[in-house]
Amino acid sequence: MTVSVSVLMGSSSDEAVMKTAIETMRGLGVECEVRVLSAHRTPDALRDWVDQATKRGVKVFICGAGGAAHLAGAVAALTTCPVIGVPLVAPNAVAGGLDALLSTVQMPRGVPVATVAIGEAGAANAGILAAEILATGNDELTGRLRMLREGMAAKVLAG
Ligand code: RP5
Repeated sequence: MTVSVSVLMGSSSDEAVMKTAIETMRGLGVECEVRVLSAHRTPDALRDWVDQATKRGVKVFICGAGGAAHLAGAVAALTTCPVIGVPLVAPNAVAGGLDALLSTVQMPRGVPVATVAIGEAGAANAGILAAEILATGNDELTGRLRMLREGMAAKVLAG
């Protein structure tokens, strides 16, 4: 199966939360690749990765980072593929991750990052959003997404 989503995170310390995005996509049958790369610590390797990933056929990037969370923005600057940003709570986080949220969401006009909620719920939603982007014109994936929604509704209604 072709890998359609590249999941990037700024540090291996982000893995525990970002694995939720990966597991969510696996549950929906969406193949992804995972890599630790930092906008600040490994800028050249990040540029190479984005160039190569696009050539391999990756369609969506998910980027998780905490603190001065510039990873998603840096990736968005390098590609016209959709970029989903997951703000994370770094060990030295300000206001429970508000630092990462603002660093990720406040992109300049013309270079968007689709920013989800802080932390694990955001990581799960990033996986779902990536699947929704890929489901455009893919009835099978759309069906799996519908089933996910129906499962959630059934849980709520079962009390
Ligand atoms: C960010 O700084 C990373 O995304 C991580 O959330 C945070 C802390 O990274 P480490 O110092 O643990 O590598 O760039």
